Amino acid sequence: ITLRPQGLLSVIQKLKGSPEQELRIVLLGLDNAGKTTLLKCLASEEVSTITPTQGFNIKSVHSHGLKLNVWDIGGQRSIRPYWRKYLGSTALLIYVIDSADQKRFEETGQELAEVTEEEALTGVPLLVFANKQDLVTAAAAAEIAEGLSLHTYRDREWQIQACSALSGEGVQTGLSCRSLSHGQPPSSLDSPKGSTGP
Ligand SMILES: Nc1nc2c(ncn2[C@@H]2O[C@H](COP(=O)(O)OP(=O)(O)OP(=O)(O)O)[C@@H](O)[C@H]2O)c(=O)[nH]1
Ligand SMILES: [Mg+2]
Repeated sequence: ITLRPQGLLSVIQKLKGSPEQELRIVLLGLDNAGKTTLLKCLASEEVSTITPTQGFNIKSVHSHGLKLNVWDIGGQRSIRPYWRKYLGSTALLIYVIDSADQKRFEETGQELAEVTEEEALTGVPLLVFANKQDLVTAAAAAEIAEGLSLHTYRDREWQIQACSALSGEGVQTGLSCRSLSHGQPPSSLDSPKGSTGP
């Protein structure tokens, strides 16, 4: 009988009586992308009165039998240099994009490319939320994936999900997929705008 590492881990955890596994998730993205709105949406909180984040917010969300400690870091240009201080022990990187902010697609792509180069994020799965799909000017997730050259991210699992943090549509779908499971191969892009967005 061969025991797979995951099986072994779960046995050890049961022996320790550990009730719930904790995972650290970091939310990054440009200012105004919708990170704090997404955080509040995940915590089932009111999303109507949100102001730009000067530092960071943390919330613990219970989901899929896991305790998710979600860190939402401010995305204003002056704060971005501090992103790297928050990357340790990250189980999942969620990168949020304002799908209607076409003018800044290049900028957000550069920031993503830069931060994923950080050693602390080596091999950490990436979930990109193509947010604000409720806006008529929103670009499709497939278009954004192409703009970000996500297909060149080969050293980690990644996934893009169309969503609206405002309405909540697509948010749970994004979290329930591969991003929270372990050991599955990345799949090709299969969620163009409309199939999972509003
Ligand atoms: N239409 C629409 N607006 C959204 C959505 N998500 C967020 N917004 C709005 O976008 C604005 C910025 O949202 P925030 O959640 O503050 O953005 P952020 O990424 O946390 O910004 P920083 O804290 O500056 O980094 C707010 O006015 C939100 O109401 C969405 O899905 N659809
Ligand atoms: Mg914020």
